[in-house]
Amino acid sequence: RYLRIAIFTLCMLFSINIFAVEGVPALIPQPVKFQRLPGSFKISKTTKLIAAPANKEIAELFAAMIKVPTGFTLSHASGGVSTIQLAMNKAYNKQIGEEGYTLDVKPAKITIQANKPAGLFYGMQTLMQLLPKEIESAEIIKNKVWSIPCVKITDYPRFGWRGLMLDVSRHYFPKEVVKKYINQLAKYKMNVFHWHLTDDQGWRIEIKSLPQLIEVGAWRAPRMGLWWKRDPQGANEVADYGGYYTQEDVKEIVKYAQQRFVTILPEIDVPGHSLAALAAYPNLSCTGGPFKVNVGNTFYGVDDNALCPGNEESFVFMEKVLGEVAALFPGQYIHIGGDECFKGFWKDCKKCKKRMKDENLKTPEELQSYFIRRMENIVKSKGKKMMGWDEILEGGLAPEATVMSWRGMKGGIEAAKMNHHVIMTPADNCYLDLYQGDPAAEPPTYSMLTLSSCYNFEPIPAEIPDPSLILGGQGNLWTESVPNYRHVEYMTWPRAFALAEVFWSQKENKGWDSFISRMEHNLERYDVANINYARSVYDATI
Ligand code: TNX
Repeated sequence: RYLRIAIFTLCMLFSINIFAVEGVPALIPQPVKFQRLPGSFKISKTTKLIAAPANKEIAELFAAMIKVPTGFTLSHASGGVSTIQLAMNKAYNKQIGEEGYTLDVKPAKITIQANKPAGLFYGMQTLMQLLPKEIESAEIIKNKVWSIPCVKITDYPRFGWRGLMLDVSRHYFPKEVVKKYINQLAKYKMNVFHWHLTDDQGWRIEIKSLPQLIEVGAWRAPRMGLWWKRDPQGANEVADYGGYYTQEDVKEIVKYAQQRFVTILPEIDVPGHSLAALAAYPNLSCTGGPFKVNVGNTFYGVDDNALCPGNEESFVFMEKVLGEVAALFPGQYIHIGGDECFKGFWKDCKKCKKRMKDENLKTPEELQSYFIRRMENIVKSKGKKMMGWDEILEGGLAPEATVMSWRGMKGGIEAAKMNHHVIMTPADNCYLDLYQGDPAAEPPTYSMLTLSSCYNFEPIPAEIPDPSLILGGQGNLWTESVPNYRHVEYMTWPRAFALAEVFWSQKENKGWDSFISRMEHNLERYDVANINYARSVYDATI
């Protein structure tokens, strides 16, 4: 009996030793298959990093991240006692597909293998998360043992579209922080950055053939503090507010995103949400203007003026805009908005009436549908596919449109039933601009999106005949009430951790308690990295 007790105690000590010393890795998103093995790998200044020339960029990204806090310059020479190797599979491994990877951490050797470079990149991100949190430090940390627990991981995503949207119109965020945002979403294996570039409150992308768009459309008059007055940065402004991205900036950001396997989805929001464009080119409206870029003194909503679908010049304008946008962004899709368009002016507009008669259109919705179909033709002529918010279903869906379903899932379901591709981003699960904690204590916004509503999001509704039509999902950060980048981070994290796991992890591998504990570890990493986040998610009813 004593022997049994002694063996039991030894076993306990041994297991405590394995798990307590190095901790159970807190990966987000949860990988498909994960096995913890005894022992650990230690990164030191003699560790070698080996990658084929084709994967040099990924290796360099890893080496650069490691170098900051460790001070180590990993050498590329082969041999040595501790090696990290990035290797492409010789034969295609069907199980892990285009973005999956296997990661083997043994005491003297780490191997990441994948079919495609994207998989190596995600394996590398997992490896980063296995390192101690101090790896996120922007300063050198001396005398730290940089150990990685031995593991065997097989991992691949559930969805191919794992998006995060940032609205840079309501508030403008400089190029450097846009990059920071992209870097951060890629760390959690998201692969689409939806860039909401235009709205009533500002046009943010340079279009060379239409110079007024940034000269006029990117700037608005000072705002007098109203609903955001609890925010010290939201006090009365003293100067015009605005900003834009030059085409050189855009190219730089696109390249930065590509290096992180992130595709950028540019959005040009028409025919509604286009007051900034109309301030620059008032002839494109039904009423003629003049207009001023919306100052945003009211909380949210859409301006009543929209691009005139009766006016042929609106299409000439969009041909120019979409032509330049298509040339700048390598992704397959362009998002043309289509949401919340007020159609009241269309009823009395002579050109609109003529258009309706000529095209035999019965309702304003059909007129909008006519407009969107012409957008699709332009987008296609530039070699791209068109995406739009679910309002593009009204009056008849353009033949090949992909629908982004935001007013719940029903638009997405309807589109999928018509055999169209869908991105699910219902406000009730994915709108990061909403309250996440006790509204009385939070910076002002409206409505509520708890962490658990993000985590419990299921992008594939039961009634969809072909689930493969649901490409994936997306979190959206609208910024009417988000005046600076610290606040962007606050609204995004930790809720985007939950969404990242919804989009990447297998349904059966999800678990709320496990997620919360892994989230806590990742928030500690954010403390080290000086990235802002909301602890107030715990104050909400979850
Ligand atoms: C609706 S979602 C909008 C945005 C607002 C958002 C606020 C969508 C396509 N349109 O213009 O910013 O609500 O939550």
